Amino acid sequence: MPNEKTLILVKPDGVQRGLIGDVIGRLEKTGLKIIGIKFIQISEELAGKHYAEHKDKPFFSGLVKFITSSPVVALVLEGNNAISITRKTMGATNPVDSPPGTIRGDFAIDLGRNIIHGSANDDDAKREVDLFFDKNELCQYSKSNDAWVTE
Ligand code: D4T
Repeated sequence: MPNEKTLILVKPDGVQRGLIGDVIGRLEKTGLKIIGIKFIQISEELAGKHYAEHKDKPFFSGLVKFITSSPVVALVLEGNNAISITRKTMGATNPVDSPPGTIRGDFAIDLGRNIIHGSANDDDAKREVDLFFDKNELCQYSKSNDAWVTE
């Protein structure tokens, strides 16, 4: 879809392991544009809303404990097909299934410590961007290389 937005989190393990720069660098190099970024401590309430679809799963409480265990970096990326481009760059949810060259394939070995979150589809992206960012925290701007990234 043209000019999509997606919500990315560098999760607590990515922050603690000093991978913020590597993760954001890889996403930035795709050509997608960062239009929002912040370093935050996720509350239990926000974690519950973000992972609402998993609330009946056996791993839910561990997931909330993990995502609230340390600050995260939240980003909004924008560009054509931003959701599928970032999901491809991230690799599969389980690092075991993520090929080398992907973020999870290169930096992770465990499903419960998989470094990064990225919105899964357009509905999730809209909900998650609204959950983590106020409208006035997102910047619409041009970059001098826009025409070299998108035809
Ligand atoms: P996130 O949301 O972290 O980007 O992951 P995905 O979108 O790729 O995958 P998901 O929603 O299915 O899972 C959310 C989160 O839960 C962890 N998890 C998942 C877990 O600890 N045990 C499990 O069995 C599953 C399926 C990993 C990612």
